[in-house]
Amino acid sequence: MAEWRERAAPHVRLPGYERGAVTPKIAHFGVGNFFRVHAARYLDDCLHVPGQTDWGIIGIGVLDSPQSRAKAAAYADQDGLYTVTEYAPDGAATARVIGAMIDYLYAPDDPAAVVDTLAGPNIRIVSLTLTEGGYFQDQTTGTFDAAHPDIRADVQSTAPRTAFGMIVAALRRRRAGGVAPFTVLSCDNLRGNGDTARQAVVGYAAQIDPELARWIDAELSFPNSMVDRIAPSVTPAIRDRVNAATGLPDALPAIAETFSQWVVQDRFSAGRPRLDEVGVELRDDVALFEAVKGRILNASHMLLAYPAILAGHRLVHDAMADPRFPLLLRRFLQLDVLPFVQGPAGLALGTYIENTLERFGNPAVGDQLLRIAADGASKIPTFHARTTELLLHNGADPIREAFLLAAYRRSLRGVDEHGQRFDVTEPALNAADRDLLGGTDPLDALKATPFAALRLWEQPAFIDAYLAMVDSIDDEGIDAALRRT
Ligand code: CS2
Repeated sequence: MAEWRERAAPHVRLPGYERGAVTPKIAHFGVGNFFRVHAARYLDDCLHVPGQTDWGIIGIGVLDSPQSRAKAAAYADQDGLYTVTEYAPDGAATARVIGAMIDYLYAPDDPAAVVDTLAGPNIRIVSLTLTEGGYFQDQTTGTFDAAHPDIRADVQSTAPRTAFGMIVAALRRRRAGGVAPFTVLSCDNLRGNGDTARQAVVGYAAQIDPELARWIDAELSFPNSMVDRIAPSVTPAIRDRVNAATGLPDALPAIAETFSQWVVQDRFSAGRPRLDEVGVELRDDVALFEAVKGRILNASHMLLAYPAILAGHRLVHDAMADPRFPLLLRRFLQLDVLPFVQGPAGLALGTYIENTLERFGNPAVGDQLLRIAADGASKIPTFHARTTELLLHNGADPIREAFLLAAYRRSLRGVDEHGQRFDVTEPALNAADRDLLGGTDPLDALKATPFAALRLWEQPAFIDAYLAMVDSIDDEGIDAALRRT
């Protein structure tokens, strides 16, 4: 810290609390960019509130990959510190150093140390950002997928490697030792993220000890939450630019828009920091916020990303400066979402939509379409299934949802309309799904696991629209297809 204090440019805000006096009552799985600019930033704000020094964070990495290992080494090197630079729509940037993460454990090197930590009475909250696909949810039934190879391996092992395996091992020890359980707080973009986390933790525990599973279900709280802040990927060029401005040698700087929102149910069985004093909204009607955010913001991101990439764009704000795309999103939001979504009392959805589109257009944020396109197999159903269902149920035109699936399928070839290649990142697709999505019969794609639960092959209105869109994209190109939406 002393070195960073000396080197930081004068405009960089440094932690205004004594890091040495902070104790960690929070353990967090999945220290990615989003967590670092969102929950960790709120918690850093909390540490500035007098009397809140207990709520530091122990970060936990679970992915066994060279990149994750390098991240762990970087956090060790820089004592868990990192910078966050925030960009306002007018381009103004503010930078600060986040000091809330006071330790970082890399599970692949020492899973037992993680379980020991989680089993200790100090830990009161275990928070999660595991991504939409990280909860072992069976995409067809929506239930916990106990047959997943990672879960099967964990259940049989004495040193579990998944977040759920480690959490349950720790809870078992806490229960045996008479230590009260912690709260599990999901910070992922999921419908009912707390309920989904409960399903995964209880579902995992049921595999090893049904009595423990019942205890967890009865004793633990799993608040639902709605999380929102755009956090682009940090390329080496962004890292160098940010570090040149801050003066700091940060191997892992993070960037974000200025907008930030966190709505959480106030159900913390083992205490919580004073989140309400730092802008977090503690309310019970989280599901309404989450429906609005997922079906407006994240769904628009998905609908934008695939056709915009195929048309040659790579950055979100460039696509938003191309009038075809804001037009597509406005039509989708007005015709397909607004008539069928209920927001929380007092939230003007028209204003919410305009703010969202304005956020997408922020050139200073420079968000990447390929970041958004990644893991469509998990994210498209998460953010579009409900809208598609409601359109079909109400006999409304599913053309834009059909266009999304046709564009997604076409994007899996990894080459845009100009012949430029791009990376396709689809960790959730298995070989059979890849065959269905990449085969010659476009209808096969509807049977791939991510979309199967919708049974779209039984919906003539959807099939007609979808086949028309597949042909239009292939024969006439994205521009003509967009005009049909
Ligand atoms: C994005 C989200 O990953 C995605 O597809 O839609 O990361 C989005 O930027 C955040 O949810 C904004 O809160």
